Amino acid sequence: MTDTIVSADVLVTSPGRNFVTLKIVTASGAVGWGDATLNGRELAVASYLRDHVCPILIGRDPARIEDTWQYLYRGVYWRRGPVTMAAIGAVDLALWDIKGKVCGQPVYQLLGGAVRNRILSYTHATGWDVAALLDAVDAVRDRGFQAIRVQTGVPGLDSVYGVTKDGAAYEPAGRGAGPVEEIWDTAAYLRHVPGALVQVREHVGPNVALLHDAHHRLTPNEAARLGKALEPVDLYWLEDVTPAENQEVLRRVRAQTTTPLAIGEVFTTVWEFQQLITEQLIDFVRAASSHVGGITPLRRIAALAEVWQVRIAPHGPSDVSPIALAGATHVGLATPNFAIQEYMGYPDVVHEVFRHDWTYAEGHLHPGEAPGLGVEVDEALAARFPYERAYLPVARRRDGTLTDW
Ligand code: CS2
Ligand code: MG
Repeated sequence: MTDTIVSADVLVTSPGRNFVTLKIVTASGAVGWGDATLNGRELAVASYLRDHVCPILIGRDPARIEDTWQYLYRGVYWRRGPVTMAAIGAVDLALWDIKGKVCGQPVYQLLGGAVRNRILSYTHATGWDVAALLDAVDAVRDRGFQAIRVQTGVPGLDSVYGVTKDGAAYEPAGRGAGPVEEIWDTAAYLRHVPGALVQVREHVGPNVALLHDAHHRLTPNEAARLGKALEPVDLYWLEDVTPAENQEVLRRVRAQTTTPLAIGEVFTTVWEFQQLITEQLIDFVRAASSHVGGITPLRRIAALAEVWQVRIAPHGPSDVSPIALAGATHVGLATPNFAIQEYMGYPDVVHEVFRHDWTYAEGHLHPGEAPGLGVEVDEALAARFPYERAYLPVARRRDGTLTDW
């Protein structure tokens, strides 16, 4: 008998940071959870879902995941964009969750079953100076990580996005009335980072995978210079070297350096990856299972990437909720050209609000064997943490000009 969706509700909770979660319930009593969090623009997605998507989900067959994806993507005149795609992603994740629960299978089984035993994961180490960074690297190695994203402060700057001064875990979005403004100096960054990362490589030896994120801040020439300068570090990848809009510029970067490139945490459709993949301008696709519109399109991107020997490595910072992280780990376990999963980690309270079956051990993640995605939301606990306005910082050059992320 065909099941139907009887309710679709949005829950916004802020256990340390904001998360937007979609709850879909079917007539047979199945409950599916989806992540709709868009860091710094959370309520836009909540409204998109509540005001425009939830009403038209009622009465639909939850088993028709692909058709619902097409309905919400192709069926809408104003398509694409991060708000739309995060909303579609939440629906898609929730429907895969329901399908798994109805079939009594973890989602990775529905995707073809495991192709690996566990998923290599990396986390972040940050230190304002090299000594602090090496301490942070040692601390995450003690937690079992064999792959580490390393970010450092830059002499002459007061702050650098993603780097803490006090050794505490950093939070990508700050709460408050508006974005914090930081001063950015590319020349100072380029002078400092290669030397700092060489010291990290010397400290950890050859067997630890090191990654670095440039956060879209460089020109093509600067990116090529950085990639070349980092070749002795033998990076696993250099991430987001140039602003995301103009992908042709990567041809120049690619021609100049063999440092592997990872791009795409802010991309939201397969079409944004098309040129990057088919021209082999990147090595790793960073699409998140939520922001790219769900597991359905992430699998499609992975299939395209596989043809061109490009691998996928979904975004997994603390602003991607444990639900979307679960989605990534199910895809990761079942997808041959999956490379590595970012696992920034969450404060304890987030693990309590989002009770998850996925586990971390010895540098690896596993989605677990619970039917569906394996995440259940404690709604009573979530309700104790109301939304708090938060923004990512903005960056200006020394002369005051706003600069790229
Ligand atoms: C970063 C993120 O994880 C990453 O690679 O780029 O910290 C990113 O800055 C945040 O997710 C922004 O929301
Ligand atoms: Mg990144």
